[in-house]
Amino acid sequence: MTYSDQTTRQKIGAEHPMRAAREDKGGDGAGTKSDTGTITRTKPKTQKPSLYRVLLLNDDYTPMEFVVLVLQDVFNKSREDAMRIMLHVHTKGVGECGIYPYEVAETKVTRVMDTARKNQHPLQCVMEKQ
Ligand code: TYC
Repeated sequence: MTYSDQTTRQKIGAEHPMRAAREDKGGDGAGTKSDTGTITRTKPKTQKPSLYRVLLLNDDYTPMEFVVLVLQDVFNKSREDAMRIMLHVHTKGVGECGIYPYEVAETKVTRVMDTARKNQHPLQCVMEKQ
């Protein structure tokens, strides 16, 4: 079969199984340009990142004032909120410092662990997927 024998539908590729599958999808705001096969998005699609809770763990040795300073410095808490969170961790054993996208959470955990180690405190900070 020569190129000119092809039907218009075949030329635009409407019967190509992959293309048909793509065109059938729809519903997510994604559009198709059937002449080139290029898929263009018609509706802007913002994707929300997975969030992680950053938690402080209690221990018997880290000074309360050190924990309050860490909460103010690393988690941008007010003195009052930092005190409240520290006392929550002190009494309950664990407490939330904030909820962030993965890389932000990871950086905060690292900052807490680094500053605790430098100051020879056993303070532990972890993150968990929300
Ligand atoms: N329990 C510690 C003390 O009595 C204070 C403390 C609070 C330690 C919170 C860690 O994440 C922590 N000095």
